[in-house]
Amino acid sequence: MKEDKLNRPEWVPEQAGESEGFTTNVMSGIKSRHDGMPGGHSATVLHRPATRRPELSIDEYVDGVLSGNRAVLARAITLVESNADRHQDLAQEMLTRLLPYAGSAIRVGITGVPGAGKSSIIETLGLKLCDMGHRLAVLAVDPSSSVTGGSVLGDKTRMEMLSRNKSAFIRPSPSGGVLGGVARKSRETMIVCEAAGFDVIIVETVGVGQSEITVRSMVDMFLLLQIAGAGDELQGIKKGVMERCDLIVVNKADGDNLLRANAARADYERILHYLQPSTEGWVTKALACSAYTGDGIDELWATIEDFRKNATASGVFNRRRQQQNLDWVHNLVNEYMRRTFYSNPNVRINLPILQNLVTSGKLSPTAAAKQLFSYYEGHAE
Ligand SMILES: Nc1nc2c(ncn2[C@@H]2O[C@H](COP(=O)(O)OP(=O)(O)OP(=O)(O)O)[C@@H](O)[C@H]2O)c(=O)[nH]1
Ligand SMILES: [Mg+2]
Repeated sequence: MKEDKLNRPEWVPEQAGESEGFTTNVMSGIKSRHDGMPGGHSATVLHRPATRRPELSIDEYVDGVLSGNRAVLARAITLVESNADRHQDLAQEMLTRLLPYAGSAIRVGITGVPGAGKSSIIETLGLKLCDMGHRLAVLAVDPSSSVTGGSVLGDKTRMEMLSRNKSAFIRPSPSGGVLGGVARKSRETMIVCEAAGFDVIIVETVGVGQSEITVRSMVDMFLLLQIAGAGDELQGIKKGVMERCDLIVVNKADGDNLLRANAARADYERILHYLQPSTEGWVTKALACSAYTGDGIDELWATIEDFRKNATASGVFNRRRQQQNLDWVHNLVNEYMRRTFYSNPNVRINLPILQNLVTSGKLSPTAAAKQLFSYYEGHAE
């Protein structure tokens, strides 16, 4: 095809000559960018892969976090969340150096069915705390993101007003991996945030399966957020969850819902009398509040402070943290052992064969497990 044909638009003025008078007939050698400025071609300017930021040194990470530099803090957390071996080594080195500066925050977990108002409560309470001079970090542990790749907490973790506040730092759930992996990252993120000077850490999680137990194992105080009127089954009012929390908060105690919320609060208070408290020496109670009106939020914070004072005085606070750290070690060992076991080539080859023998009834599960271990240890046929 001739060049001027290429440059000719579909519609042309009738009196137009073959190739004159068209802006489309551009001198060769001049290219434009998408914004009309002469210069590099858009294909080379816009689609070039982003240049990598230079990696920070361990000193830069540590100094940046300790001086409260938010950009470095965010990068330090990204480092902690990375699954790359190289990053994990660097992250562990950083954490070891940050650890002496962490640990002085109060760590609060909050659970409840989707839509109970966890994020709204965190925002209302959080804004109050910022006004009082506290610095608050909010983390999310969302097991759904590891199961489905999606997120239950999703966009709703936004907390828009709070996220604009300089004294607050909000970090959504790390994506990918199993709940154990998500939890490990959240624990380590917590340490980084504390070293950066955040004195209140709130971990939001949905009341789904194992996530409550996981979050309980990483916080000092655990809140269960409820709403009046939702079926008990829906809200997971199982003895287990109630015995795991230190405070029940009935949210949405406002407008038409006020009376029902107060009645629900009284019901919970009654039930709690019959249950084992989660923290030795602390009587679990129920409060009503509203993230909308702010009613009951002062009382909520006063109760959290009260809990800390009590548990610290009785020694329960430190004992729990020590135990949590030990449990964490054992969890990591278990996780490591499992991975090592199943990635062993002998195990990988023989596992499907043994599985077949078990499902066809030719081998007992116990014998199969024993045999797998022999393969792992390398002394079976
Ligand atoms: N009336 C009333 N509505 C509220 C209150 N708090 C939250 N809501 C509403 O309840 C809905 C859910 O609130 P969220 O804060 O997103 O609830 P959540 O528990 O964080 O939800 P997930 O993150 O999805 O688990 C939103 O539409 C809120 O506007 C409250 O105190 N009163
Ligand atoms: Mg939420």
